[in-house]
Amino acid sequence: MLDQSHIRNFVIIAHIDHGKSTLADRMLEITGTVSHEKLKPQMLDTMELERERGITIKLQPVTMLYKVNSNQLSVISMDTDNRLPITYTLNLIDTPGHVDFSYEVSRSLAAVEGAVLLVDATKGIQAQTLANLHIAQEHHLKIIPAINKIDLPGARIEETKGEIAKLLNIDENQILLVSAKTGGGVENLLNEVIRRIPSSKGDRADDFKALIFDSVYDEFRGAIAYVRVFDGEVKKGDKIKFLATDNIETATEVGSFRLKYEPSEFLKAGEIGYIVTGERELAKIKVGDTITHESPVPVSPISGFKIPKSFVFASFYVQGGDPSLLRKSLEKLSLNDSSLNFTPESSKSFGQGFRCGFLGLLHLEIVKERLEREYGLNLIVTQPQVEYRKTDDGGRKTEGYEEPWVKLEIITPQEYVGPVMELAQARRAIYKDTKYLGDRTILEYEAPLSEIIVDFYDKLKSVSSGYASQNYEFIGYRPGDLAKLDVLIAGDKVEEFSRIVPRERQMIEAKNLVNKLKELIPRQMFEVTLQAAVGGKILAREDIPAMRKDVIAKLYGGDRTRKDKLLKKQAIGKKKMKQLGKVTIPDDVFLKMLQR
Ligand SMILES: Nc1nc2c(ncn2[C@@H]2O[C@H](COP(=O)(O)OP(=O)(O)OP(=O)(O)O)[C@@H](O)[C@H]2O)c(=O)[nH]1
Ligand SMILES: [Mg+2]
Repeated sequence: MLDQSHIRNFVIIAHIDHGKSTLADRMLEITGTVSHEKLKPQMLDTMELERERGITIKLQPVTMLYKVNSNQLSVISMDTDNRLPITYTLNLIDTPGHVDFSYEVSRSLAAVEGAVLLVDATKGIQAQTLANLHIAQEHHLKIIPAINKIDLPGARIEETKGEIAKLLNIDENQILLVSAKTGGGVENLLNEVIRRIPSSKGDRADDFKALIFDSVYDEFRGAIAYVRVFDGEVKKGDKIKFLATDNIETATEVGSFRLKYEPSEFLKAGEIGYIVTGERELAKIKVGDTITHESPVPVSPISGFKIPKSFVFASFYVQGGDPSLLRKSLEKLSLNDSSLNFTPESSKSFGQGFRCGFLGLLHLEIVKERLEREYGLNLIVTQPQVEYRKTDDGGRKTEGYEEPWVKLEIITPQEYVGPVMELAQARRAIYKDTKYLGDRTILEYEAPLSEIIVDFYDKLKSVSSGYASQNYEFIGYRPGDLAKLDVLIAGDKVEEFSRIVPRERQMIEAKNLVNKLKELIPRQMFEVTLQAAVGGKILAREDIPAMRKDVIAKLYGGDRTRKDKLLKKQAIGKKKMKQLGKVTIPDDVFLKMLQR
């Protein structure tokens, strides 16, 4: 039976691409969890989308058994016989680095006692290094700093050491050096995980209590809860209770993550594993909730997670389909993505749909892709926007808006400070402060969220040769000098295209909008007028000329196979089109409109 003193629960946290999943590969290999032959790069990135894009989207737990001689660990367990190897259970959670998936990180941190803070030696400390470190510190986790990619010629090991030592206020000799690519230093890192991270907390004699840090929906078995057991134990067949909903279910299976679900007899305090709950009413399962045994005595829940704040909103509609299918799919997906929220909405053009809230544009894109791939939906997604509020004008009829503001933190090497500041100023950002971390500069601003949500990060990367990075957090709503820009297509106002813009840029925005629409909407059988207006006043206009007759004529006559091919092409093309009043538009027009 697993001795609690031989369990270590930890996460790897870092800025995006600093090598977390690759480091996890080496750990899987060294501990013999996967054989060298079976190991694929970034093995824990199991989702198709993760593999395609080369980024981690979901947190991923894995249990590794690691046999070590205690003399290898030097200072610990002086009282045990040094010659006997001890098998440690290492419960690792790999986390994403992209800011849009930071909710995955914060939930992982609530399930563990320690964190490996990984820093890419060629990039140094970046914005999510800081952001994730702060959350880890809030959870009072033991931090093990490690510098990765030391095999690369561009590695700035000494400078990075200096930055980390300053940041954590520690001695440089506490910082480990690894190469997740070659495996150098990784065995030592594992030993340090055992040495430095406290063994897992929890009282096995107490009543059963576990925190749900993630969940998935299984078509055959219902909801599966990913849990960290804090007290007591649970076994197959136990009646379990979800505290938030008072719902009682049977644990039809419990077990651990061994790159697959591996059933076991018990899950005990200190362990990380899964419980098959059999629950099919998905609203009854809540990530962040506490599971206990059925008990007449009231139990206080484990402090859960802050509900994340959605930054961007867009509406989803199904193309020629059943909106109840979309609802079911959103419910199932949100079990596995608890940062997604949605409320029903209806639109004149698209019918019944859902207004969905996301942590960022990448999050939106991933949710759309997952709904289409995992649930076979064909979606229409409207213009993503931040959430504006109408100003309370005490009944007077002036139209005013408030917009969300964020505290923006940009980390950049000194030599790019000039261009970075120029960029920030062009986006209505208000300069607040400058701080230094080694030879990095941290610039602090307050900025309207709408200005940085779309392409600010790309621009930031391009003015800093890829070195600057950003993080932001919501600080509140502020009134802005904003106007609603309406779009009229063939004379009809199309609400889905309207947007709020700063009044000082309304002219430029109006022109851009109609130009972009002209590019994206294909020619129709008749001439189509595109107009952009504020308060009924037309600011810009473009016309899409009618399709030429001879182009249509070409579709008829000619050789048979060619015609079939054309018709096939058309049919495929058609699936991706949407009738909007008199005009036919491509489905992805809203997302494309975003690219400036
Ligand atoms: N040369 C070298 N390349 C590395 C090393 N570690 C990771 N890489 C490469 O860096 C890239 C990113 O690695 P990942 O392991 O996916 O990084 P990550 O931190 O998991 O990324 P996210 O999960 O998306 O935040 C990949 O191309 C890796 O092959 C290393 O030690 N040396
Ligand atoms: Mg990764």
